[in-house]
Amino acid sequence: MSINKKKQSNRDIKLGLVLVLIIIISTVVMLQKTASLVNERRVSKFETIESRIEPFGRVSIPNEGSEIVDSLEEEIESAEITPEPIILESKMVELSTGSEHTIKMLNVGPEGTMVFDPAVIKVSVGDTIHFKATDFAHNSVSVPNMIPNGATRWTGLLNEDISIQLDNEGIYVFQCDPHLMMAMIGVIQVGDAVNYEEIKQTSINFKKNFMMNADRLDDYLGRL
Ligand SMILES: [Cu+2]
Repeated sequence: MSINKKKQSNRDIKLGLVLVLIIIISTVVMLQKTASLVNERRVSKFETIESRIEPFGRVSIPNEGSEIVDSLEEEIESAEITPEPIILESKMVELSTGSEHTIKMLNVGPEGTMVFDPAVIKVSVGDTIHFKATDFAHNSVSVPNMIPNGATRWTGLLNEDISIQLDNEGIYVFQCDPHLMMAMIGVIQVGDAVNYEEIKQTSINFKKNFMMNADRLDDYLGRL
């Protein structure tokens, strides 16, 4: 081995040692840093939990939190226990104000498909109802034998807006011809429901026309 080569290998060994030293130092530094990060996190984690549970955590310490417990108990005792009133959604229909009212013919309304909207209305004697053919392929026709005695029948054409004046007191039931099977019907009460029993009686047979929504008429009459 020449002198030059020996020097070269000595330099290599030194270089290697330096590299190993650098690796060891950086590893130690990294480990320390990680440890301190973990520590910091732990501390902050504990702090957060502690602050979150403080009101309860303090109560659970014997003797120390008794004041808080007492005040809490007093608060609970003094709180008036008033039960929430149960509000049943009433579908009973109120008298509509004004002398003109609009009933829309709809494919889809608030109460289902193929409906008059409103389906049930209470008005005063002499008021006018405007049937609006809002959606396509509907009409308004009074149901035979389901209007007050002496009242004028009406027959709207398909897609026809029709206005009728109601001069006779009592209940009027009307239908949409194409959708009678789906119980597309409506109820108007003018003044008092003087013919309620007759309507109820007639409805037994009339309901046989419904293939869907069979309970609609009873539902509607129940809101008067
Ligand atoms: Cu219809």
